[in-house]
Amino acid sequence: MNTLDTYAENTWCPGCGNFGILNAFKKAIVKLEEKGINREYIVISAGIGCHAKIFDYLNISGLYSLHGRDIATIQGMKIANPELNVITFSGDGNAMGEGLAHTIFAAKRNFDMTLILHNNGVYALTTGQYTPLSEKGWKGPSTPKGSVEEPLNALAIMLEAGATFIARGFPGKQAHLTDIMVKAIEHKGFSFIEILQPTVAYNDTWQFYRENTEILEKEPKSFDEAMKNVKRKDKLPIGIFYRIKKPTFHEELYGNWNPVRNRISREKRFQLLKQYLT
Ligand SMILES: Cc1ncc(C[n+]2csc(CCOP(=O)(O)OP(=O)(O)O)c2C)c(N)n1
Ligand code: SF4
Ligand SMILES: [Mg+2]
Repeated sequence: MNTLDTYAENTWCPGCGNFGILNAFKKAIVKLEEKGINREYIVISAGIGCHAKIFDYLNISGLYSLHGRDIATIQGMKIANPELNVITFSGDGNAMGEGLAHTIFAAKRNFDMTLILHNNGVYALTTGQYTPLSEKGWKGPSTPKGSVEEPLNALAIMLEAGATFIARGFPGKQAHLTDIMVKAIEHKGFSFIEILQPTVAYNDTWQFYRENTEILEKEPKSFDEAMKNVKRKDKLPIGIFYRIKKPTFHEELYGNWNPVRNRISREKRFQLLKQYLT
């Protein structure tokens, strides 16, 4: 048994795109370990939804959070121990609906974390309501005549908000997705991967994505070029759209301060507090 596996029974529908995300992520962890990143320093979180079950299927430390609150939870973990590589798995409802403010602010402050967005265009676990990313006209149990709203473009929002690494992947292209995950996790700053995730139960997009995705030939060189590419509709480009170096929230606020290594004793804390109390 691969030590990344757990005892949990997998309850995803056969054919779900989440399997491909899980497999690519396991391969990415192995590659990161080969590059010297210790698994004990990789920590994960997840929201609530079908996507979040990935937490149960990975033998990696972390905290299974609330719907939309995984993005805040994972930041708390990194603030407590800046040496961790923190990653969260979010659904499209999770990160672009309930948790949208957390997602925008994590990008804005260039928090050193990775957000993996399982974009299946639906609230899947709660049986098929439309999300902020559902296509206009998409029919589901809560929108039997089709959604009347235009979808948000997650990557365009993240670019505008200040994310310093933006990518899109597809579970049908495993090696490509694994490579993106490795690079996103290695990136210092806020990295965001939108994964085009077919859900066979509500939005079976396997065929559509196989026919309409196209690996980016070259990484765009500017913000404007990246924006143009993430908005493309003729083909859906996959790959890394944007990658820049910028100080992270942690560096700006705490410098080299590390609460784990620079821990002060209880007595010392009391002494310091006394100064202010007397
Ligand atoms: C604050 C809050 N609102 C709503 C719910 C109910 N809820 C649980 S899972 C879910 C749908 C999840 O959709 P998404 O985030 O897209 O994940 P998916 O199931 O599609 O992977 C909802 C609405 C909740 N648990 N908490
Ligand atoms: S409902 Fe959709 S997202 Fe959930 S496990 Fe089934 S196929 Fe996957
Ligand atoms: Mg969803």
